[in-house]
Amino acid sequence: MGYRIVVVGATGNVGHEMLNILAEREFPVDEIAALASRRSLGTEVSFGDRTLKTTDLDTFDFTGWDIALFAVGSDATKTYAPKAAAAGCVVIDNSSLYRYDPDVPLIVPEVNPQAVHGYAKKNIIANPNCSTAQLVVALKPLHDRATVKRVVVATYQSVSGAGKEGMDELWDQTKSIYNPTDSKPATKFTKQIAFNVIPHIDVFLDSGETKEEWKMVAETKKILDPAIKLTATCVRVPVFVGHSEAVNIEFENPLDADEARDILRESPGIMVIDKREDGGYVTPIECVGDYATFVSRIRDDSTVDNGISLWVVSDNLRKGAALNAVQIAELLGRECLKKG
Ligand code: 11C
Repeated sequence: MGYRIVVVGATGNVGHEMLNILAEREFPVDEIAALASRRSLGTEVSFGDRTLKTTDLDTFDFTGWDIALFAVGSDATKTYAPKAAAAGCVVIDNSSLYRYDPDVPLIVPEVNPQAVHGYAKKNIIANPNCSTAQLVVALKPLHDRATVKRVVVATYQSVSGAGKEGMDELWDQTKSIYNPTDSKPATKFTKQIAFNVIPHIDVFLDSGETKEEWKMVAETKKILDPAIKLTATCVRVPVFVGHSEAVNIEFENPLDADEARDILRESPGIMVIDKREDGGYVTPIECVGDYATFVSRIRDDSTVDNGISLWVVSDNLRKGAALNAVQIAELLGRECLKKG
């Protein structure tokens, strides 16, 4: 016996990957509904070798459905997630709406699976921001061994983090560099993204940080350890899929690069590629479609006691969003909503 699953936002980048990953991982699905806004109604989406017609989110009755994977923005989530939760369907939400709510667990299954038991307070579980998910997967085993004191991270985030429109804007601008008569006005990013980098993701806060940078701090504390100090600079780069992060970590206790590499090699969800030779590291293009968080360039930082630097790359639509959400659904099924 399997589950009745709903994917909300099935026509978007993340919703599409949720359907792919549910099928790839053979999630025990008895019935599946692909929901979309009225604007995308009738669009067909793939689920394994099946084709599903999208259903109207606005009129959908969540009663009798077990789990809803939400991949829509915070505004639509605010309207529909409480309806689903009140109908007894557990929401796994990819937006930022509930992430900082103390009554909603924020989960990366490799890091804090025990938090799943808190789902029943609101019938909602939050999925983290993509840049946080891959970071905490890499930090967790090192934190367990030597206690992370401070992290300095610079991100190199792909345009797919900004949705299909972000990908289209990079594509259109790149073409227009070669054919200026074909140029379209930029609507998604605040500066040219083709052949450029933009140190600005999400809105600015009074502190001077962007919301994306603030999210990395708040989410790492909630998922891993509130004592960790973290500062981030989040940068958009002209890459279609795959977020990269240059991470400097200072520990309470001694840990050198060789030991860190050995620990990471044995840790769940991580693939170490660290050959210290030309091409002996990973880049975003090689991570697309993969489940792992890849770690390369592991080296000692001799400017502090107990410091190392590393390079972390992952598919932001998968581990950073859809895969993590499906892993939460698997965890929820195993621990809390057993069937059969
Ligand atoms: C980006 N990380 O790359 C963002 C996308 O809070 O879920 C995901 C935003 C979020 O633009």
